[in-house]
Amino acid sequence: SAFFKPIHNSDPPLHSNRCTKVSVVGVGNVGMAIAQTILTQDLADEIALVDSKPDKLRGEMLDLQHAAAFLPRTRISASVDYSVTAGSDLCIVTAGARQNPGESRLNLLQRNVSLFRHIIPPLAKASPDSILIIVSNPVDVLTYVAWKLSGFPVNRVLGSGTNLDSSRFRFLIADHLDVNAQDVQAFIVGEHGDSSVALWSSISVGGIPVLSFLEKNQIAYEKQTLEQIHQSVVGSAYEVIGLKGYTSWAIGYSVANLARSIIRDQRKIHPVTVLARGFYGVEGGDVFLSLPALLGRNGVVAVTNVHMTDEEAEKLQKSAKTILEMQSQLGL
Ligand code: 6V0
Repeated sequence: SAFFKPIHNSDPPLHSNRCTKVSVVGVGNVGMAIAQTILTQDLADEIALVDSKPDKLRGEMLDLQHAAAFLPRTRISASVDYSVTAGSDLCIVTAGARQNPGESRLNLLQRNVSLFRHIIPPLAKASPDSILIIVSNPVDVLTYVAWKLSGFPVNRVLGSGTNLDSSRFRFLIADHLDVNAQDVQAFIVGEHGDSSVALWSSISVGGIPVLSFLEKNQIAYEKQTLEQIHQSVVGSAYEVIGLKGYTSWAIGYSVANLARSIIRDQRKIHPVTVLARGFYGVEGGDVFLSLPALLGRNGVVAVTNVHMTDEEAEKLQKSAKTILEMQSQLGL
């Protein structure tokens, strides 16, 4: 432009076309919390937004663009057409129908599967090399649905799963012990929500395994207290939804954290929804649920061999059975 004059004998301007692009489908509370966290954490050069409501979509895009003076330079685009997502490195799906009063979970699931039939194929076509993160609920079954509909290899389809439950768990343990939640290692695995499994034996704080420390030092602890902490985790989504109508900030940070591990090849371990067949005695079909997984530029690099008691593995197998039953009714 006439605004700038090149310095003498300079090379022609470099236009690097290698940028990191992230697409978010569904600009509701959850999609926007994820988009804005990714934006403020400078994880992408381009963010593309898709929704079926054009006015809401344009409003959200403009509102984010108007913050440009305070943010890292990021191109923000939006359209109801999936061509806007072309060439994404990472696609995050948060679109979903909400449960109607009195509606069964299976019915809600069937409605969301119909939505996914309109979302996943064009998304996968526009970005055939991307990694998909599914957030919409029920996240475990919908991750399976997205895997089927995308035709992607299994390492490139994951669900946000119990990453959020685990972060709630770490917060509650940290709060209980009055330490920093980042120093608490603790995993919740299995189905996201009601039947999730807390792995007590693997909890450590600052490298100290908590349960064996308590046992060795003959410090009495109440199994009940531990169970209560897990129950608060299970209840926390209901509690937040009951109070403010939806959840957004924690899921926003939790998914941005997954995005960072993938985009920046951090090879960090996160409990996320992956194909669980063959792990910890989960058999019977292609079932997706959360296990501690190593995430990198390729998506799911591996599943970690965390210690599980027989009781914990049994709970996991039970959730797998329930999820498989739901899947079998989908006709996919
Ligand atoms: P919301 O605020 O109703 O947003 C949903 C958005 O999806 C709306 O903007 C819709 O217009 C849009 N949408 C609907 N159909 C389509 C379509 N066919 N194509 C494109 N966009 C469409 O819901 P909210 O943002 O609160 O929640 C979104 C989903 O995330 C729900 O399924 C939640 O249950 C789920 N969550 C999952 C969590 C997890 O840990 N996995 C956590 C929180 C919420």
